[in-house]
Amino acid sequence: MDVVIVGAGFAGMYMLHSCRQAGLSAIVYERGGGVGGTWYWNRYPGARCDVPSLEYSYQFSEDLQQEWEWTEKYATQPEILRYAEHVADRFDLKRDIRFDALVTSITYDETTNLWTTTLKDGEQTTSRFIVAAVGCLSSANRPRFTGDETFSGRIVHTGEWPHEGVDFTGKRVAVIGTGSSGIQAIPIIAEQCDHLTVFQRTASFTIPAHNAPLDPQYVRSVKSDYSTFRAKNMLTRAALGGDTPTGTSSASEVSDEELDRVLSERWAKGGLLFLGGFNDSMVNKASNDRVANWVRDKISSIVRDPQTAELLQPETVIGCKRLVVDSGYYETFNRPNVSLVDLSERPIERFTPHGIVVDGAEHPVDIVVLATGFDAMTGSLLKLGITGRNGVSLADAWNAGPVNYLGLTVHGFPNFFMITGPGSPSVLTNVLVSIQHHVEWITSTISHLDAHGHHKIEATKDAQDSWVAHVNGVASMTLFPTCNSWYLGANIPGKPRIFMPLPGFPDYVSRVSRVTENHYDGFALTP
Ligand code: NA7
Repeated sequence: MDVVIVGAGFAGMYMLHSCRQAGLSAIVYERGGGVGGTWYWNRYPGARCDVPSLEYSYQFSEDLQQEWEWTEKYATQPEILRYAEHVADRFDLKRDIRFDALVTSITYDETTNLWTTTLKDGEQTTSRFIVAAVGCLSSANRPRFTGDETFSGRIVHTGEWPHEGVDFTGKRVAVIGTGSSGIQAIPIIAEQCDHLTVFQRTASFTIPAHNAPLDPQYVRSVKSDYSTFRAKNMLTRAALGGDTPTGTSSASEVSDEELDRVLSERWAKGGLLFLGGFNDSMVNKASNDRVANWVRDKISSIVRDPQTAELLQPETVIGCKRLVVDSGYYETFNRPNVSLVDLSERPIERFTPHGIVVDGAEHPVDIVVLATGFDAMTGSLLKLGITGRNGVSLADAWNAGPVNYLGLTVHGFPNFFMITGPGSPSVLTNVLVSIQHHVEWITSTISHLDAHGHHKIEATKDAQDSWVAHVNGVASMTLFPTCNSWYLGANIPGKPRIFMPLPGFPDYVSRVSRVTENHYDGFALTP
C-alpha cells in the first residue's frame, strides 16, 4: 500500500477519499464495527455536537454539502452517525475499510523505508506512509475505584456506550463526572430514572445550547453561498462562528450594564461563542473573572437550593476547561429525584455491592455511568504501538510529553503523519475544519514527494524543538494552562503535564503554508 490509515472517523474517511483522488493506494483499519469514530462510540443519551451542524460537516464536496439536510441547530449523535454512513456510501469508502481491525503495532524498517502494520489477528500490511486518524477523544478514561469489582449493578462508560442502549426505568443511577458527556447525559437520565445521584469532582461552566429545528430559510441562505460561509469560519480563532464576530472591547473595561448586556445577548444565543463577547476573556484574568462571575450568578438564579447552586459554581477560569453546551443542565438540579455529591474535598471512598460510599455515607445505586472522559490527544496514538527509526517507540519519544512538528509529524518517525495531533489547533477548533486542513496537507505532501523523487520526509530535531517552544509560548500567553484540564493531560494520573493543542487556527494555517512554500522548511526530504 502507499498509505495505511488508522481510524474510520471523519479524519480517516476523508483521508481515504483524498488518497484515492491523488491516485494513491490506501487502506483503513478501524477497531469499531462501523464508520463515525467518536460518533460510533459515544451513544449515551443526550450525546450531541457542540458545534452547529451546518459547520460540523465536510466541505470538500459541494454536492455533498448541498444534498445533506441537517434537522437541528446542533445535531444529535444518531444524526451525525447517519451522516458519516451516508458519506461512506456516497463515496464508496467501505470497500477499503477493514472494520473490527485492531492495530497492535506499527513498525518502521529503515532498510526498506517501509512501515509494517500488524493487526490483532496477525495480519500484516506494509506501506510507504502511515496516517494516524485515531481522534483526539477516543481512548476512554476508566478510573478504578476500591471495591468496584464487588458492585452488583451495571457500570457503563459514556465513551463506550452499549449499542442496545441502557434502560434506566425505575433505577437508581449514579453519574460520575461532570464534563461535557455527563452534562449532556444528566438531564435525560434524570427524566428516565427513579433517582439520579451526580458525583462531581470539579464543576464545569456550561452554556445553554438553545437547540431548535433549523430554520429552512437560514439553511437556504447558507447553502446559497456555502463557500463564503465556510471561508468566514476559517478566519476565526476556532474556525467556527464566522457570522458572530468576537467583541472588540475588554471585559475588564466595560461598565456593569454593558457587561450584562453583552453576556445576556450571548447567553440568549447560546453555545461556545459565549466566550467571544469580549476580546480578552482567555488572556486577561480580570476580564475572565467578570465573565465567570456573571455565569456564577446565573447558576444561582436557576438552581433553587442555595447549597447545590454553590457547588455547581466552578472555581476555575471560565473556558480553561472546554466550555460545555447543554440543554437544561442546571434546571435538572431542581428536580426532586436528583441529588449532587461533592467530591472536591472527599473523593469516592469505595464501591459496595449496592452503592457508592463518600465521606462515610453510602449512596444506593443500581447503574453507574462513568462520564469520566478520555486519555485525550495522545491516548489512542500511543495505543498503536508505533516504533520509528532506531527502534525508538513513540511512547519513549513522548515520555516527557508529545513532542512534534506542526502537530502533524514527529522527529524519528519518517513518513508518519497525525491528523489533528497534539501541537495543532485540533480540539480548540471546529475539528472538521482542522481535519480537512490536515488531510489536504498530507495528501499534497505525499504527492510533492512523489513528484520530486523524494522517498522520505522527516521533521528535524531543531524544527521540532522550536515548534514545541512555540506551542508552549502561545499557550502561556493564555489562561488555558491555569487549571487541571484534559488539554494539559491533568486528568490522567502520571501523564506529563503539557498544554497539547495550539490556540489560534488562522495563524497555524499561515505557518503551515509558509513551511510548505519554503520547500518544507524544518523537514529533511530524502531523495
Ligand atoms: P471530561 O471533560 O474529561 O470530563 C470528565 C469528568 O469526569 C470530569 O468532571 C472529571 O473531573 C470527572 N472524573 C474523571 N475521573 C474521575 C474520578 N476518578 N473521580 C471522579 N470524577 C472523575 O470528559 P467528557 O467525556 O465529559 O468530555 C470530553 C470532551 O468530549 C468534551 O470536552 C467535548 O469536547 C467532547 P475533573 O474535572 O477531572 O476533576
